[in-house]
Formats: sequence, C-alpha cells, structure tokens
Amino acid sequence: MARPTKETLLDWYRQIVLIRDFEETCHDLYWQKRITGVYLHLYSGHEAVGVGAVAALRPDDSVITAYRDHGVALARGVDAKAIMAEMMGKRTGTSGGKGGSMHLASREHNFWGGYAIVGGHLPLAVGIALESRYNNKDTVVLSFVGDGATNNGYFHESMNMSAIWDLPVVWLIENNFYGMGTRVEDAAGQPELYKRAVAYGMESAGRVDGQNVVEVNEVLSQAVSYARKKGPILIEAITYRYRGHGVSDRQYNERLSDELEQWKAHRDPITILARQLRERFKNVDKDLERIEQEARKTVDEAVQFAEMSPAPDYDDLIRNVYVE
Ligand SMILES: Cc1ncc(C[n+]2csc(CCOP(=O)(O)OP(=O)(O)O)c2C)c(N)n1
Ligand SMILES: [Mg+2]
Repeated sequence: MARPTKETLLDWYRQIVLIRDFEETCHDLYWQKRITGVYLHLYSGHEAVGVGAVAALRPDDSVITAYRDHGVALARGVDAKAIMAEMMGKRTGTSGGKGGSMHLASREHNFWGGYAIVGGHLPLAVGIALESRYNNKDTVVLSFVGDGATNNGYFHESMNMSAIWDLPVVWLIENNFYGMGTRVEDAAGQPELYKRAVAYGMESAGRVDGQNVVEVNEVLSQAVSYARKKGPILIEAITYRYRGHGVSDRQYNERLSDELEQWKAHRDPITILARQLRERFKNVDKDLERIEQEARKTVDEAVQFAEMSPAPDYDDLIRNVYVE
C-alpha cells in the first residue's frame, strides 16, 4: 500500500486536533453549565481510531457507533456547528436538538449515530449491512464497538448473524481497557478481544495500535476492501480514554492518574502523528501550528453558533413523532 501523502497526513492531523479541541471545549462548557444534561462521553485519547478508520471509507458507506460519538461524527465530516448545537439542545443541531450528545446522527453523511444502550447499535449495523447485500450494493458498514459491549447478547447475535449471512460489516472494537470503571481482564474471559472472531468463523485483522492513525488507516483500508468483497471482519484497536467514563465520573482522573499520565506522555495520537510528519517532511511546524489555530477558530465559531441558535419550540416537540 502507498504511504499516505503529506496532504493526507496534515488532513488527519487537522481532524485529530479538531476533535481534541472540540471535546475538551465540551468538557469546559459542561462545567460552566453551557452544555447541560447528565451524560457527556468524550473521545479525547481515541481520536486516531475514529479518524484513521473513517478515512478508509467511501461517502456511501455507513458508520455507526455508541455514545462516545462526537469525534466520529467530526471525522465523518459532520459540521462542528451542528454538533455543538446538538450538544446544547438547539434547533440547528444535527438531530434538531432532540438527540443531544449520545444521539448525533446525520443521514446526509451516512452517519447513523450515536446509541446509548451498550451494544444496542450492533444489530442495527447488521440491518444496514443486510440492506446493502440484499439490494446488491457494494457499500460497507463500519461499526465501532466498545470493549464493554463485547460481553452482552447484542454482540453475540450480531457477530453470528453477520457471519452466517456474509454481511459487509467491519467490526472495530475500541479497547480502551475499561467499561465504565471495570478493567477488561475483570469482565472478559478472553481479554484479547480480536480472538472472539474465531468463535463465529469470522476473519480478523488482529490488533492495531489505535494511537497511530497511519497504522489504523492501513489496517482498516484492507479490512474495508475485505468486507466489501467477502463479508464481516473483526479488528481490535488498542486505545485509551483521557477523561472519565462520562462527565459524572469524577473519581476516574484521580484513580488512574499514573496510567493516564503514561499514555499522555508516550502514546498520545497528536504527538505521534506530529512526530511522523516531522520525520518525513521538512518545516512542518508552521503547518501544524496553523492547523491548531484553525481548529481553535472552528470550535469557537461552533460555540458561538450554538449559543445564538434558537431552542426548539412546541412544533419541534411534536414533529417527527408520526410519519407525515
Ligand atoms: C445495556 C446497557 N447496560 C449498561 C449500560 C450502562 N453503561 C453505559 S456505558 C457502559 C460501559 C461500556 O463500556 P465500553 O463498551 O467499553 O465503552 P467505553 O465507554 O469504554 O467507550 C455501561 C455499562 C448501558 N448503557 N446499556
Ligand atoms: Mg471501554
């Protein structure tokens, strides 16, 4: 496979930095009560998984994920303004302000959300893939899967059905070592999660370093073309969550501070990509700085847009309840 060009790497850098800035801004806005609600699950630390994986898709392919969804939506090209407006429950949000942080979706981007029930989106991924195969399309579904989600019934049913029907799904487990506060080793009899594929007679591309966007994209590109031609495939990306499970998890940063500092110091996706760029190209620092400033501006503008946007009114409340 050809190595990604400078333009591609800079674009991935732009996306990763944008997601980090967006997420950390959401964190601050939450504590300032400018984003409200009980739940807000941030993607900080996971960025290279989302960006590298989504970059392996065509626009007509589908993407589906759980509640840690803002970063994946940004990687899919959903406008930061519409995502921020959704966070604030505004009418201009991706879901008209009715979905919030956990239920972002954008039809236009074939980005189907955003699901709060652990593993609940996996049968939906199977359904989307079944439609593709049934209608002789060659589109694939990329479904993100939390490590915690690999232990409930949805996972088993979805893996099995996708295997028996040879459905075009790329199952991408994001192993960040925890489901809420429970370590994978304490929740899974087989903590090397990619090995689950064997039980379903499914192809697996094994484990990938989820902090290295280049590696993620290379493995996912091959997986996507496998799924397009043949059927389902399972991959496990090793990554790390920088923030608590959600904003209401206040013990996390204290409890795991040593582990967290190690990941930030040695395994940060932004630092790793910046290093790769510097190793391959001269004078990239100016580009990186410019990209970081642009991300700041994009997020600032998104916040402004969201705050100025109107709240849904009574008509919005009753719209989309019945088919018109
Ligand atoms: C069916 C179901 N059971 C329990 C919960 C509560 N819950 C929300 S997130 C979560 C942990 C999931 O962890 P993981 O799949 O590893 O995803 P991560 O948060 O690490 O991204 C749990 C148990 C839920 N939302 N749905
Ligand atoms: Mg997890």
